[in-house]
Amino acid sequence: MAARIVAQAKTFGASLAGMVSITALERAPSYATCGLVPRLAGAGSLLVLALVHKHSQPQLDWWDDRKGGTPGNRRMEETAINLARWLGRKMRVEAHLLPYHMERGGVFLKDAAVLAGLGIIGRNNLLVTPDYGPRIRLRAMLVEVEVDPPETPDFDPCARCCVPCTRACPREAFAQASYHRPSCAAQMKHDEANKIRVPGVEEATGQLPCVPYCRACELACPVAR
Ligand code: B12
Repeated sequence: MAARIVAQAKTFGASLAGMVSITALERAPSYATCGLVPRLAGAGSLLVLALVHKHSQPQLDWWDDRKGGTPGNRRMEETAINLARWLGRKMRVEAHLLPYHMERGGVFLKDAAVLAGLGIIGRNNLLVTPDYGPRIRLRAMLVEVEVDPPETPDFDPCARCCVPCTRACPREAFAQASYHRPSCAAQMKHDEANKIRVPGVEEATGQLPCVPYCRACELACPVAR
């Protein structure tokens, strides 16, 4: 069942997809770090959707004031809507898209993606996948089916890498052993104060002021580049 759902997600536009049970998600490190539990009581699984955001298509990741935030995120929402319809019609399975933000009922997407077998957490603190490196964005759907744990990928790209990602940060957020969130957040604030207007992949996005957030630690990663 999981393999069929994952294959269908790809036909609806996902670059990668994977599934993980809610029970497994409860043990994810970010919940422990933040002292939270997933607000997803009961049975079922998460379907994690990933969309590649190539270096050559920066507009996919530009935040505007329209619903959905970015063109890339809107594409993933469309994939999720099509998939939920297909699951209901063909498989008689209930599914719905979860919110992006944690405070609105979302999940820690990187943790979910690792547990769904899509990749590992790299030295840049991002999900790094064998096919696209960290250059992907994520969303998750709640799907009313039970799944087995995925196979753990034999993938450890940072082990023998000179980690240019850690030196690329304009705020030196990786100067210490681990990622320093306040430094990164300061860069995001700077980006928000420097909106741009450029013709984009979507006509409406091109007309709106957009925030191109820093992606230095992401774009410096050599995996699958
Ligand atoms: C809040 C947030 C931010 C905040 C804070 C980030 C932070 N890491 O604390 C700010 C605004 C600073 C930010 C910055 C960025 N973000 Co952000 N952010 C989020 C958001 C909404 C929640 C993340 C969060 O709070 N995590 C909790 C903190 C405590 O955890 P953490 O620092 O991520 O570290 C945890 C993991 O590494 C995990 N972990 C470590 N090892 C292992 C091993 C295993 C087996 C597992 C399961 C987990 C695991 O445990 C750690 C905690 O203990 C998510 C979307 C979502 N709903 O998940 C996007 C998200 C994580 N961000 C994303 C991106 C792309 C970015 C930026 C590149 C900016 C941009 N252009 O969008 C930078 C990169 C920062 C970085 N290198 O980490 C992507 C990541 C995609 C990817 N390939 O990983 C996400 C998933 C959103 C998306 N659109 O897909 N972000």
